[in-house]
Amino acid sequence: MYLPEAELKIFIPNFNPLIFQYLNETNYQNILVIWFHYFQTKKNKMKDLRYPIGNFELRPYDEVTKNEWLNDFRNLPKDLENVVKNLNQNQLDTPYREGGWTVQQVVHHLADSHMNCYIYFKLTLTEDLPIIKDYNENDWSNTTDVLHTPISFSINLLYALHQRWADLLSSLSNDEWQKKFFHPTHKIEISLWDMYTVYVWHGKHHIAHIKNLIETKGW
Ligand code: NI
Repeated sequence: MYLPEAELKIFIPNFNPLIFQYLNETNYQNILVIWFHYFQTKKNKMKDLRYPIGNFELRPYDEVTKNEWLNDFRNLPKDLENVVKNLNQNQLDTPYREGGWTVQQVVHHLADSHMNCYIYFKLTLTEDLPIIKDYNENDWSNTTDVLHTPISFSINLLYALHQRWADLLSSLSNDEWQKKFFHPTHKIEISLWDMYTVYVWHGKHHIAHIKNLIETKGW
């Protein structure tokens, strides 16, 4: 049976192994289209250095995940320190990908970004649906402190921040996890649980940038 073009378009943008159930029903040309797309998608994903661990995925609240992530959250500063500890200043000034931030900028960005997010958590816990303040992360990543202050200061800052943040998170009740703030740029309400999901991912995401660079350069 010929698979209509409209139907092909629906499942081609997100390749799914379930596609195999269609293979017997479709003609040879469609099989070629599907395989070509599958390998292109795979190749593009491998090449997308901006998202080495993929994008974050929201998931419903559950205790086991929460505790597992709390462990990751507490370990983020140590993991970051370990990955950069043998890099010299020349290496720290190397972009993690062409046109991307340098390792130095990535490290300071983690401190900038996580400080802001910690404030979002505190506001949300102490106010009713606060409107948070967004900021331009690219501009923040080009100020003097980011370009010239040694990264050890941001790593130390992250040690202190994540200790307080993880202590705070481990004390939250189920209701508190569902408290929300309003994001003025995206114009949506975001729960603390969803923001936590994003930030657990965010730390690992940037550490993976640095790991990739070290691997690619053979440092
Ligand atoms: Ni980031």
